[in-house]
Amino acid sequence: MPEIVTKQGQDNLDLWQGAWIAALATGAVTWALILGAVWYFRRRSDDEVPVQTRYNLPVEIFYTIFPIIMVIVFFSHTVRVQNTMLEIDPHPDVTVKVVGQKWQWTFNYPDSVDTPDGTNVYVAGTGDDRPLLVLPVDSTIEFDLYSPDVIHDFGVPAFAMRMDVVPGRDNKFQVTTTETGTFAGKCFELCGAYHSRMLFDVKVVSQADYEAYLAELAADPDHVSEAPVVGGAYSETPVLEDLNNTEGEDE
Ligand SMILES: [Cu+2]
Repeated sequence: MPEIVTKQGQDNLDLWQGAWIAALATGAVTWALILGAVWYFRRRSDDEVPVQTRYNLPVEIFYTIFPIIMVIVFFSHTVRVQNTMLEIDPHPDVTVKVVGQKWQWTFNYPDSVDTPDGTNVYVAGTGDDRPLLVLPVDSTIEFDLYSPDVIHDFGVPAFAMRMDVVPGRDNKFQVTTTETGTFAGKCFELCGAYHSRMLFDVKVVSQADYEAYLAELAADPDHVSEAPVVGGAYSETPVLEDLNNTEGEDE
C-alpha cells in the first residue's frame, strides 16, 4: 500500500486492513472445519460405516449466528468509515474546484488569494503537460468536482480516496492532509480515448510555500480569471458554476 497522507485515508486503510484480518481469521476457521470434518469422519475400515449425522443443532446455530455477527461488524465499520470520509466541514481551509474534462484536469483556487484583476487562480492541464495540484499540509481541503462532458473519477492513491466526477451532479469530498510530499493522481474512470493521459501530480507543502505558490500563479495572467474556469477544450465556457446547476432536479 502507498503511504497514506490524509486523516480520512488512514481510516480507510485501517478498515481495509481490519477487514482482511477478519476475513483471514474467518477463512482459518472455515478451512479448519472443512479439513477437520474430512479427517474426523474419514472411513476407518471397510466394514464400518462412519457415523451418519443428520442434524446437529449447536452447529446449525453456530453457522447461523456467526455469519450474522460478521455481517453486522463489517457493515457497521464500513458505515462508520464511509461517514468520516464523506463528512463535510462547512469551513474547510482550502476549497479547490476540480474540473475533469476530456482529457485533463483543471484546478481552480477561488478566493484563495487577492489577485490584481480577478478572484480565481487556476492550473489547467493539457495532454502533453500534466497539471500540478498544490495543497497546504495540516489543512482540511475540499474538492468540488465538475465535469462538462462524461463521467471521470478524481483520485489520489496516497489519500486513499477518490470520487466520481459526474456531469450535473454536486460531488464533493474533503481530506485533511497530514504529511508533505509529492504524490500521483489520475482519473479512475475509463472515460474515453485519452483517459490514460488524465494524470496529475499532487504536492503537499507548508502553508508558507502554498501561499508563495498561489502568489506566483496570481502574478501570471495565464493563471488568473474572474471566476473558476472549466479549462481544456471548454475554455469558451468560463462559468463553472453552471455545470452543476441542478437545483430542484433529482438528488
Ligand atoms: Cu477521465
